[in-house]
Amino acid sequence: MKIENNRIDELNHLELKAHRRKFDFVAEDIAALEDVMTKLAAFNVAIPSWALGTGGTRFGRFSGTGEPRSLEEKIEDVGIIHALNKSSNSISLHIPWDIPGDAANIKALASEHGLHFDAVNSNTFQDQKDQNLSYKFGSLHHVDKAVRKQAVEHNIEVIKYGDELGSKALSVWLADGSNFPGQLNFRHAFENTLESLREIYDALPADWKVWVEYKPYEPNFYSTTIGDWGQAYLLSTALGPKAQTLVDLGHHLQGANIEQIVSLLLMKDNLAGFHFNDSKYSDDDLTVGSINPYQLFLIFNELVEGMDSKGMDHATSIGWMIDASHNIKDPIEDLIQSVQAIKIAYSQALLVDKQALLTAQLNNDVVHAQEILQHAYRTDVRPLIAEASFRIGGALDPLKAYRSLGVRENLIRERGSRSVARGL
Ligand code: AOS
Ligand code: ZN
Ligand code: ZN
Repeated sequence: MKIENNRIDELNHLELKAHRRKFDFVAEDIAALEDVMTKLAAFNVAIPSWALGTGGTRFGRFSGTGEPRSLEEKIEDVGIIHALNKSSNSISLHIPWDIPGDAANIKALASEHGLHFDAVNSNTFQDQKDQNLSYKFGSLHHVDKAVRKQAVEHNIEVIKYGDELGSKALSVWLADGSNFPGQLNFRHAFENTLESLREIYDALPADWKVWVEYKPYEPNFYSTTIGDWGQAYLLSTALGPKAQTLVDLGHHLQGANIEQIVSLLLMKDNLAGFHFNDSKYSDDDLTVGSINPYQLFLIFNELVEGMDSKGMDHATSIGWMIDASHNIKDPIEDLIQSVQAIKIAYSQALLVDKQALLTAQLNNDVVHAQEILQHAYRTDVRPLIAEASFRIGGALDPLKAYRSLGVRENLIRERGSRSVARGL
């Protein structure tokens, strides 16, 4: 299904009067209003193909209904999200879950929905049916050169798929690690990983990047070979300028100061981008902003300050992507909530009075510094987001519109109630 613009228009008109009142109220106090609106309109967050189906845990999976059965239907789902929020103009594929049959057709279908292809993701954390060697003891770090070679070749194949679709980055997340002390020689594992990544790096097209993602534990519970940002930073800087570190918000031990990590990676031109999600314990992959929206705001505050200091374009110089799992919610609703939460944190960060903050810092005025941040954080920016979306043809309230238009009911009618998405 495709959402027609006039349906969104109709719904917007029902909300317009109330929206105007709220917008005028908040807009009055924002000096750089048009700048904020332009930045919000340009801002997009990529949707991962694996988030469009219901996720599960090792204890079970409770299927949703009307899930996308094919890559084409996943593209259709992202098209729906983008039609509603005008902020999700790309999709991130996962190989082999989303092997495009005919790249030209897939590309054309995506552009019909106003979409392009974000980073492509390789998968050496599972064994596939037709695979010779197992990844049970790792892939790029494996003690056996033949396994490493197989994993390298898979990554190079993923680059080829991505290249045909117009992607510009390969995202590598490795499950490689160890479960017990003594299992692994850390130094050898690291050196093998670097050697394998070098071979992948050498196969990157000129205008491509490789994004190195870190994670402290799971599926391995004693060590992970790319376990934290230091390890990802060592690898990516050893590789060269086309390699950078990818920050998945759930991939930190509890209490980690993610905003500080982000600030320093950005300072070193090593921040590839994000996998946004939220968590209470670790890699919970919950809806962005559902547990700790203040942390998300603090991260965006560092991003805006750091990017402005380098004259970087907010919308395009970093990879913005969601990486979440939806066990009990309608995935499309969850993704709409996630994008809204990201835009809320981003706009609050845009409202921070940077000059005043700097002055407070230079004067060690701790109280005032906190007040400046919290003043921005406590501003209800939702009308700004609604207005930015409205101005470019999106819905004032994308989630409400999704429900009013009966999108899921339509998808169930088209796909059946028992359709199951591939992948996680
Ligand atoms: C795994 O924990 C990582 O977050 C990956 O980025 C991602 O979820 C995976 O590559 C999906 O296939
Ligand atoms: Zn991730
Ligand atoms: Zn993860």
